[in-house]
Amino acid sequence: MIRALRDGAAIGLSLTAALVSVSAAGWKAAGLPFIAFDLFDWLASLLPGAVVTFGLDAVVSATSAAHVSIGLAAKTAEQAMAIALLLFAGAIAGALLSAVLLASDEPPALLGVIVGALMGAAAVVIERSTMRIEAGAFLAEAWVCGLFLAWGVVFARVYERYRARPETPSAARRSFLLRVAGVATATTIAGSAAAVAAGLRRIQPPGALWSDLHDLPNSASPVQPVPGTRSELTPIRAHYRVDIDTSPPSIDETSWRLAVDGLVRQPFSRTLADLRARPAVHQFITLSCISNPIGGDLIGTTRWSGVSLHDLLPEFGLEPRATHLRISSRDGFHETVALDTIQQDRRVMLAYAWDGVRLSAEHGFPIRLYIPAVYGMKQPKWIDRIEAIAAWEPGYWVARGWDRTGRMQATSTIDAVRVQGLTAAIGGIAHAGARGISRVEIRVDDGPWREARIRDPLSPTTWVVWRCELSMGPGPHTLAVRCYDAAGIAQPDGTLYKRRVTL
Ligand SMILES: Nc1nc2c(c(=O)[nH]1)N[C@H]1C(S)=C(S)[C@@H](COP(=O)(O)O)O[C@H]1N2
Ligand SMILES: [Mo]
Repeated sequence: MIRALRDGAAIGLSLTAALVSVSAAGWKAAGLPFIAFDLFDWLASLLPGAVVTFGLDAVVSATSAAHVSIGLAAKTAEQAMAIALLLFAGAIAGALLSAVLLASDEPPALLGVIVGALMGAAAVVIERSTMRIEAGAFLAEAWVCGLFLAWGVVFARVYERYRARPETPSAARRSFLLRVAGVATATTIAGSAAAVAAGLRRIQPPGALWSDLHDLPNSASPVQPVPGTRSELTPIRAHYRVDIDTSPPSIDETSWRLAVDGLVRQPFSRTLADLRARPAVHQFITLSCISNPIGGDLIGTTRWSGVSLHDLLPEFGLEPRATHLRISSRDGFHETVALDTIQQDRRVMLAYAWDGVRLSAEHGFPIRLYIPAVYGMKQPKWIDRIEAIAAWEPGYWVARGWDRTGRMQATSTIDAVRVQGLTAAIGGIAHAGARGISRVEIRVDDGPWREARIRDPLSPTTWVVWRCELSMGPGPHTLAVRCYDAAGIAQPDGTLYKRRVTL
């Protein structure tokens, strides 16, 4: 009995590995739902926010200690966890199913179909509830259900043949199991290869990048970055990614609509083409995650294009009672924005492009919100609904205990130190939300603070690149950087970035 359970688990695990990779191939090649990530997101959505926050913080600190790109490593860790969890569930399901088959007189083939269909139906319900499958997307539903059905059917067949020789010595049984594992492994490798090949073709949305065709507006600035300073305009492929999704919602432009309802005279909707046909606003923007550790790379600067929400408002036909907009996303994320903020600040916008090309699936296609001065936690991607409401409401992360205002704090980092003899050229970035930076200072060991030169920023809301040349004695030193916002308020002492150098 124990051996039957163990062998059932092994068969279940092998078949689940094959299922995961075939599902991945369908996802990458045809945009079909990827079961492993979607089930994981669904599970995560059932957990209390504190657990999710704890997980995020743990991954951020683990990866920043290892000096790898935090955003990328965090997503990769999460994705690996999602796949491992499904494999584990597959092994358990295999053990349970083999126990049922062992105890039941029904033909295994029938039980396999029933169990496979049940699992498939459950997966479809979950995919729908997390909006991973749009209503009426029959192909996607058939694919998800079919994969599980195939799992059940193949399991039953394999099991039948396995049980047909109860008297065979264990060596023969082992070689049979090895054959099953071999076929499953071949399927896994083929599916994964297809997924990787398809994935490589879709990394960047088509079209020429704005930055490949234009000089930056500050290219004439006399202050040049110290080589090794992070790119002033973050390449969109390298931009950090943080969201509650293991894989981004895939949204079809033809069926997508921005729905506007709530306290409006008449609910209406807009297509992406409608929004793109309006006068465009282009802004250089620095986006940062509130979880960015000191010196981290959960911060990036690029050129956003979209429509000013201020300019759209007159079409809403707002009722006088309306005070806020509740902006919500396909993945269940949402944020509330005061109408006052929108009326006073034309920079608040619905963006549809980054660096001249449409937003990628990871970064919010088709539209995302920009609000100056606040962290990314307040700026939904994948928006599909705007509801006018009569009172403030906490946004997704605020409801889970995160900072209520999400106002960006002043931050500065040393990115590059170029030593030549006993002088060092030191360079980096500084940012204080939409307030701008008035001064950057460097300190060597316990010496006086010395002023760095600041390069003209790309816009009043982006980070600044700074540089500073300092002489110091031979041996090890500790460098520190601090910045001041435009009002002259210094970055708090506890948040300073420090770096050791040896001359
Ligand atoms: N729909 C949605 N929007 C979202 C999030 C999310 O999980 N879902 N995460 C937010 C957070 S915490 C950040 S820091 C930014 C990151 O944007 P990026 O991934 O394009 O860098 O997206 C914000 N918008
Ligand atoms: Mo974030």
